[in-house]
Amino acid sequence: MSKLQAVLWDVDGTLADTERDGHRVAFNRAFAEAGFAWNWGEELYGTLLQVSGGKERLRFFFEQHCSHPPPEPWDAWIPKLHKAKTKHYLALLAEGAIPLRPGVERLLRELLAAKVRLAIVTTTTPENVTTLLTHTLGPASISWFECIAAGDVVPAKKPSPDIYHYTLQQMQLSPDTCIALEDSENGLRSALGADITTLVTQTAYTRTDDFTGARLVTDHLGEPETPMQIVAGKLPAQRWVTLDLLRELCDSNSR
Ligand code: XBP
Ligand code: MG
Repeated sequence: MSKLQAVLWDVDGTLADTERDGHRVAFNRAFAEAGFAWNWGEELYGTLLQVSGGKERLRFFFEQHCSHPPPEPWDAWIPKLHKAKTKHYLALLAEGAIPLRPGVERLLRELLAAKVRLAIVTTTTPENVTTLLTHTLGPASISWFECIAAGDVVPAKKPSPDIYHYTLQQMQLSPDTCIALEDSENGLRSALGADITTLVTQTAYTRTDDFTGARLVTDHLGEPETPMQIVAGKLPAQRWVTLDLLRELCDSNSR
C-alpha cells in the first residue's frame, strides 16, 4: 500500500505556463495604464522571476532600477499598481490566453478518480488561481482542491517553506505522504524546506534553475502522444507522469 495521500500543485509554471505571456503582459499593461514608460521584456522579466510574488517583484524592480522616489510611499503605491496588474491578468485568463500545460488535466482527472487528495500551493494571488481553473477546467474544478493556499496567506513567500507548512497544517497531512509538483528553484526549495518529495516540470524560464533535491525533473507531465523528456532523475518505465509514478516517487523517498 503506497504512502501517497495527497498531491500538492504549484500554479505558475506548473498548472500553466503563465509568466511570459500572462503575468509579464499584465504588468506591462498596468505600467502603461498608470502612465509609466516601463516595459518588462522577456529577458528582463526572466531575471525578475527570482523574486516570488508580484508585489515583491515590483518593489525589487523599483529599488534596483529606479533612481527617483515613488509618487507616494511604496507600501501605498505598490498594492494599487498590483491591483491593476491583477485586473489585466484576469482579463487575459478570461480570453483563454493561458492554457494548461501538457498532462495537467489528464493527471488531475486520474487523481480525482482515485480519490487522491489535492491542494494548490502557490505564491500567486488567490483570484488568479480560481480564474485560471474556471477558464481551463470549468468552475466545478475549484472544488477538486481541498485547500487553495495562495498569495499573502503566509508571511514569507517561496522559497520559504511557509506556504507548504500552511497546507500540511490545513490538511493535517504528514510531509512523507505527499508529492509536490513544482516548476522553479524557488518552488522546489519551498517544498523541500517542508520535507516534501518534489517532481519538477521545468519551463523555458526555469530550465537553468538548480533543481538539486528534486526526485525527478522533466520538461512536462507528458501525454501518451507527447511523452515527457527526463531532465534529471531515474528514468521511469512510463513516459508520462501517472498516479503510479507519483506513488513510486513518494514511497521510494520514504524508505
Ligand atoms: C509564481 C509567482 C507569482 C506570479 C505573479 O507563483 O511568483 O507571484 O509570478 O503572481 P507560483 P502575483 O508559486 O504559482 O509559481 O502577481 O499574483 O503574485
Ligand atoms: Mg511556479
